[in-house]
Amino acid sequence: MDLRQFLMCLSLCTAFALSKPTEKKDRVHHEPQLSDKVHNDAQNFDYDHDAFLGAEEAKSFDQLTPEESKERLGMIVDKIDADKDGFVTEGELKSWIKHAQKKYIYDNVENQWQEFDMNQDGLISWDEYRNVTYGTYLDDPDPDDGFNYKQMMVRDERRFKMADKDGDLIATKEEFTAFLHPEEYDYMKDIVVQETMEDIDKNADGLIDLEEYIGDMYSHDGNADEPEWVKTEREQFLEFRDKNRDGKMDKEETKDWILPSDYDHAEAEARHLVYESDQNKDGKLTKEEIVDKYDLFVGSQATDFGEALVRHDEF
Ligand SMILES: *[C@@H]1O[C@H](CO)[C@@H](O)[C@H](O)[C@H]1NC(C)=O
Ligand SMILES: [Ca+2]
Ligand SMILES: [Ca+2]
Repeated sequence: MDLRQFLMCLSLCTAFALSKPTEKKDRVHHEPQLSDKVHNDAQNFDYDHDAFLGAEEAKSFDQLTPEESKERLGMIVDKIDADKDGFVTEGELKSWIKHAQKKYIYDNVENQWQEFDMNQDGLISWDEYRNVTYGTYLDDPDPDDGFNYKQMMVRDERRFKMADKDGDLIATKEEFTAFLHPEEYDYMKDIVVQETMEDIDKNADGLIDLEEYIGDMYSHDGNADEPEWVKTEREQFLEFRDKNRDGKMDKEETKDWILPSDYDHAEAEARHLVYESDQNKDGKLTKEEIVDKYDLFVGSQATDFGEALVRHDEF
């Protein structure tokens, strides 16, 4: 076997391993972490930079001189101060952090936008979305590839209507983002729960029983013994998921399972940033207070000088 064959086998074997029936399917949506760096301000502010700017944007600051960093930070402060009263509150900071963390979602919507906005009016109507996504099906409503397009389209339309807050069947960018990434929006949580329940609820009685719950994450392969994690999941269902112990998960119980109310990292970080930079201790930040502590909020060549030296040594 030469190297190329070996690598091909390796990737095929990996793909096979990933799709083996004992692999657990995860339905739970957790809030992602603000940064993959360690939060230790005694060493550096890398975590804070990632939290405040998003990891991608944080990197771009590391190339700037301290003066350039401060200037860009000043412009950002104007954006964070949503009510334009000259002060940045903990709440405004928290909203900003949440927004910065979702940049990858906005990028993803941006990348798909042109494809659906046929008439290029900056809005995407349900007709546009349906024509682009289901055009081939609508032309030939009886394709033989075994896919239930009708069902998918009905489901998409229901979700589109839910995302479309003002009910004109035309999505703004924000509404279209909620359509594509419903788990990020509070007002879309019910439809996320509903869609998930429909997927799992095989006997369509509107509830998830133990076998449906297990069946969604594990398919029996012949007469093999159930893996240990499946037994654990059965216990989880009986002890924690089915809170009222009627043997089934209803809407509320399913919501608690797939959309747990996580610890709010953005709120904790906002509180931390205010605490560390609020010089006169009035509970809110002026632009001066923020720019004075610029190295806490954003990087620059100066703050990364030590790291740059280390990196240099490696090459
Ligand atoms: C969608 O397709 C139908 C049928 O081809 C057409 O009549 C309609 O104008 C299209 N709508 C949009 C918004 O492109
Ligand atoms: Ca609309
Ligand atoms: Ca059921």
